[in-house]
Amino acid sequence: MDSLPVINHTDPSTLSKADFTSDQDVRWCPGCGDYSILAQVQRTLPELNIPRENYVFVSGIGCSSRFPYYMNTYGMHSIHGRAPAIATGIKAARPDLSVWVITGDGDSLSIGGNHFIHVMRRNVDLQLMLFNNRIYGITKGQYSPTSEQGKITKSTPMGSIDHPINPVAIALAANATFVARTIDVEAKHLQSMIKRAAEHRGTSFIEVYQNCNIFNDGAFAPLSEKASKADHLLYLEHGKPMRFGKNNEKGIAMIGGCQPAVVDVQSHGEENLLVHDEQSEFIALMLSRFVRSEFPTLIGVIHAVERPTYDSMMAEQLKQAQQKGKDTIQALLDRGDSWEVT
Ligand SMILES: Cc1ncc(C[n+]2csc(CCOP(=O)(O)OP(=O)(O)O)c2C)c(N)n1
Ligand code: SF4
Repeated sequence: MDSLPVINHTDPSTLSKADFTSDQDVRWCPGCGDYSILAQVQRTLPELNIPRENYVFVSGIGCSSRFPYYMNTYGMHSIHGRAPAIATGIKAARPDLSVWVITGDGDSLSIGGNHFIHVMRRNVDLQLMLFNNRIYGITKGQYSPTSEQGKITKSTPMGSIDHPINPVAIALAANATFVARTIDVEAKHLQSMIKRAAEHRGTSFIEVYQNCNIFNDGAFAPLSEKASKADHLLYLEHGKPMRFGKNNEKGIAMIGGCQPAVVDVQSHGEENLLVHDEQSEFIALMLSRFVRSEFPTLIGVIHAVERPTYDSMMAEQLKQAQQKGKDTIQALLDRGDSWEVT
């Protein structure tokens, strides 16, 4: 068997987007939102000052999961829904690597839902980017766990009856330490989220709204079209009041002390608006419920806190075990009661 190709050592200060672009033909449909996400990742990685040979991209199965082929880094196009488990193994064995999981809403929230939850709760130091197009792209347009109720597809000709999953709420419920949302068409915003996620120690979860122009075109149109986006997108910033609208004339305030609502800033007063605090678990949980039509869609860092990572705790425990002294497997097996089955 031929040996695996080895990426030569690189000086991180000389890297550019071209260094992260592989020689593979990109097989996504023309116009797919995946192109923009790929370009923003390739554009942002050179800024992180990490040698190229230290990157690993792991994906599951789906159009989005073809991503590692297009990155000129190490990578693995793995099995459906299981990328977090493989990435956990890589990070546990090689904590020096920068490990990225690329997954779709079907891959990560249907067959891979369990793995998604556990990587968040464990806080493995990796970045997980979920490309949410609210459809199964690669299998030709079946409804997905994030499709809206009533979605008509070939597999749901009378409209889906399932209630959709809320990925941000699930990540927060699993105690994720970094949760952000962005959208494929907002190049600069996407880059800033990628950078923030990479700088975070622990599992960084980014939900990226992604247009599938073949099977779910325009799913995020109000958020991406010039005429409507100011009224539908609210850019969250830590320490800043929550404002949006063409002239920043709308805001979020707590009505009656406990009910968030959209208010007119002039009549309500800017000082009475809700101020974003990425470290507040309660604000994050509340913001995760902004999915009803009366609320704007939030993009930005929803939650970011520090907690020891799984890989660092595992390394520490291993060190302690080694310090305790060497034991053989046989000694371990012989410890305590044993039975012989005849
Ligand atoms: C065990 C198994 N079950 C089902 C499939 C079929 N399958 C492949 S990808 C996929 C869903 C892909 O959707 P998503 O993750 O949203 O990715 P997209 O193509 O939209 O990027 C399904 C159901 C499979 N490959 N393996
Ligand atoms: S089917 Fe949809 S998600 Fe898949 S490559 Fe085409 S446009 Fe992109």
